[in-house]
Amino acid sequence: GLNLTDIQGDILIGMKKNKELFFFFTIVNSTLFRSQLGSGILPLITPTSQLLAVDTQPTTAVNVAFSQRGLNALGITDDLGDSSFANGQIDNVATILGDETSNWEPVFAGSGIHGVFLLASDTIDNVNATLSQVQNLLNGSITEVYSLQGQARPGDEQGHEHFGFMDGISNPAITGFSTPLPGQQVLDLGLFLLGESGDPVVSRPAWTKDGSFMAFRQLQQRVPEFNKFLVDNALSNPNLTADQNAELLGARMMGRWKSGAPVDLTPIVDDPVLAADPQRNNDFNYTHSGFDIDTDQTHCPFSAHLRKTNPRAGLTPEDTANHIIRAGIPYGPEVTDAESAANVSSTDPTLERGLAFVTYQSDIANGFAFLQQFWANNANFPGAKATPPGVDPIIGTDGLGQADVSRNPSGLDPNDSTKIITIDQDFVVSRGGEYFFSPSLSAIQNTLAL
Ligand code: N7H
Repeated sequence: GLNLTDIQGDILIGMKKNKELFFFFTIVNSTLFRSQLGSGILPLITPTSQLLAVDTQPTTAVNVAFSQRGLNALGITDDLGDSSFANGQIDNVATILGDETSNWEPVFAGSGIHGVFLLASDTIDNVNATLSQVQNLLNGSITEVYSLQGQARPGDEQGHEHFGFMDGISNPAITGFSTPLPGQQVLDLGLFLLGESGDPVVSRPAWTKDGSFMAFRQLQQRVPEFNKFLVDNALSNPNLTADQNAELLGARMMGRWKSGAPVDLTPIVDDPVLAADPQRNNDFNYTHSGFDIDTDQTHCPFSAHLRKTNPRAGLTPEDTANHIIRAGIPYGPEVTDAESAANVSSTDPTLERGLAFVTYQSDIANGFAFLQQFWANNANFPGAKATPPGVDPIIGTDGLGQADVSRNPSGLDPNDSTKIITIDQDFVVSRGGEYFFSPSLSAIQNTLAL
């Protein structure tokens, strides 16, 4: 069976804490780092098994992952079998991800990021205490290059990302690990863990087994602009108020209502009871009886973020190769009154907000990068439609790394699916990121540590 004591906890189930620090570091003394890694750091690393039950969860969960440059710094010369990882995220920047490099935090475009510690707890004080412990143990062998403090949103917004939508509902079920909820696709473990059944790469170094590639992205969200766009372009259902018509447009761009209820099941009005029911809130696949899935967008637009990034029965046969596990957390403060009054995001860097986006997969080009390039950024996906769907209205760009490309999704208006609503601005701005390898605990012990 699967050795859950050997797999870092964030990969299959996430850290399950409200504060999570991403601490990016450079290794300045490889020998010292490697000698401290096994004896000092390894006991702090939180495996999956510890996160499964509340009473075994540590006060602060710790995971660690390395970039290719980090492995190089440790003297590990093995080829992990993933060219996206080997070349780094900057190599994917324009043509594959459609980012504008000018929006990247310079640190992500540089060569200093060797690894990242993920430190998660209920309070920032706990996180900082564990960070000090890690730094003391590492005794000057690393230096900080960057950090991003993730935090769940306050009060009723907990679990919702900054646009207001409930997140973390649809993740895949995994053969040999999880029991599927209704509607949840069951996928091979090897799509997420190297060396397991279904890993598309057959020969990898043995020590990489049960590790996973992590794609990290700092995705800024322009919340006041998003809200203004919804109001300015509100739909015109005569049975709804102006606010509800604005809300409806947002739900159709997303594929879920803010509550989390899928628009495929409840297309015109929200249903918070459905949203909160795990037996039902993922139990849809865009088919309906007497309904032509290739032309009918009355339930869910082809371009909706949810449908773009997981077309479910919209592809025949259903896709089994291009899936990710999502484990991100919001970062940054709530929108201020001044920002909402002006309908503009502040340029004050301390007010930047967004998603510390984290995905796990065994093959980055089939996982995160595939979803972004071939689905989200592709105006003709899903194909063979009467009206081209347009790019993903939340995260799509034209794939050329150009500023403010206009995006022209059809299908957002349930009463006129040919109507195009032009989106002439980016609500999500990539501030960059990196690809990492999150090794098993035994790989840390036997291969990475000295
Ligand atoms: Fe997305 N959002 O709040 O708008 N995403 N996403 N995502 N996303 C999902 O069903 C969001 C991004 C996927 O299985 C939900 O759990 C935001 C990227 C996938 O049906 C919400 C950002 C990529 C799914 C958001 C962002 C993806 C998904 C619904 C950026 C990949 C599951 C909650 C700031 C390239 C699809 C849920 C399925 C769902 C949001 C980015 C992929 C609310 C704000 C870059 C695969």
